[in-house]
Amino acid sequence: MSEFFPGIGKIKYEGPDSKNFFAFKYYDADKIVGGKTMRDWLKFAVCYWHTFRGVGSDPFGPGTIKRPWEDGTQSIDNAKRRMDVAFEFFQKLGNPYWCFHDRDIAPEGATLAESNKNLDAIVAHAKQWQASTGVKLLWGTTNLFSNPRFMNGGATNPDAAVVAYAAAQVKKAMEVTKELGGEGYVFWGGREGYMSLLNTDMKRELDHFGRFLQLAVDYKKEIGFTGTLLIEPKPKEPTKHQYDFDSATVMGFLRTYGLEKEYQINVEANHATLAGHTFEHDLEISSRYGQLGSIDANVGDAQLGWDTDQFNMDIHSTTLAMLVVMNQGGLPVGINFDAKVRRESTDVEDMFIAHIGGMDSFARGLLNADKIRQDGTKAEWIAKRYSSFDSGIGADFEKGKADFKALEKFALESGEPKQMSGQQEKYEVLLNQYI
Ligand code: XLS
Ligand code: CA
Ligand code: CA
Repeated sequence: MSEFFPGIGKIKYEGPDSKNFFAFKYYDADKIVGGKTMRDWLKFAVCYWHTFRGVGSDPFGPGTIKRPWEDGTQSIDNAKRRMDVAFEFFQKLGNPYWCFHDRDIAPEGATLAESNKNLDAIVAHAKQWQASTGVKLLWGTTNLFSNPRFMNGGATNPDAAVVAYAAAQVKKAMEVTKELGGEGYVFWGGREGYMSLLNTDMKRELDHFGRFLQLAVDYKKEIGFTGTLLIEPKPKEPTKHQYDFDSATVMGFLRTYGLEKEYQINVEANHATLAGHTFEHDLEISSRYGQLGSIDANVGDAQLGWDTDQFNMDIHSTTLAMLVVMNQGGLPVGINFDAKVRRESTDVEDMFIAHIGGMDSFARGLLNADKIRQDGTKAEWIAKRYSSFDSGIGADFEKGKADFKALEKFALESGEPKQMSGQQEKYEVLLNQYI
């Protein structure tokens, strides 16, 4: 069998002093950190869509990236060869997982039946590769946004025929995700939203979305798929307003439709920032409500302001992210590199360097988060900041034992509260000590 990345061997851990771009400086898969291996804390996945289907096109120009293994056809042979390339890449990089959309891995046919047949052929091929390499599927998902039929949405489309088509596609993608042993199944609703309220019956669309997600729960149970169902929030792009705006919105939506026990959140860093939050904000809020299931690891660009899906090389950001993950004891699903090399990064070597850098960046974040937790100063300071709720009127308030009259009595008797500094700069200096 031919080798697609000759000259690049298995990527090894060489430690922080190494200058080798084809080695890990921090990601040491078997190293124990906070009671678990790095492999288990991080559960890294490579995404198929960017890394093996991305060509570097943007709204101003076509693809710049030409991979030597592509023959330019939509054939099953080309799709299989691409899958061979992917598994060589996974084995060399050492990521334990991968992720895909139904339409990334197999060509769409002229009919739904033909598309399903194409998908089956490629899934059988992937299954063989998974068995021979031990690389596992983190999650599968459905592309309900590229084909023109979904221009007005999938589950929230105003045309019932399109909703039925979307359901058929999700049904099949759930079946193949189960077939490949996926640990999760993600719903990202890029066109589940609207471009103009003038032509939109918002309540009807939201009710349809709730119904559709309930049908996915029912089908999951029917086929015995034991993976986690996830929703990936994003505020906009491609539609002007997307219903899964951010983690808080999604959690409110899930509660409205009685689905909060069935779905977890897949937080993507760049989507959180597009919603006007930080990455760690969306992680923290979903984690504190017990719904942080998985992460799409990437970063946007503050100056560009659109979904640039870059590899996250910012250690501050990965430290704060991994602190949330460690505080909740790990991720039920994992960390998927939903990131792409730049349009100008056209060498195959860039694919490796980008992922090695991203993995090291999160590994370093993990090590820093562990230091923060071991040291305990941050947690101590926060506990002290809220300590007035540990006893007296604060504890009565928390336990529901103090009503407005009791709180008023306390305020009248105690007078003006003493000023308490937020000490933000002190916390920022403390954080820098671990990074
Ligand atoms: C697009 C999303 C998408 C999902 C999977 O912005 O990130 O790639 O992760 O459909
Ligand atoms: Ca994503
Ligand atoms: Ca994205």
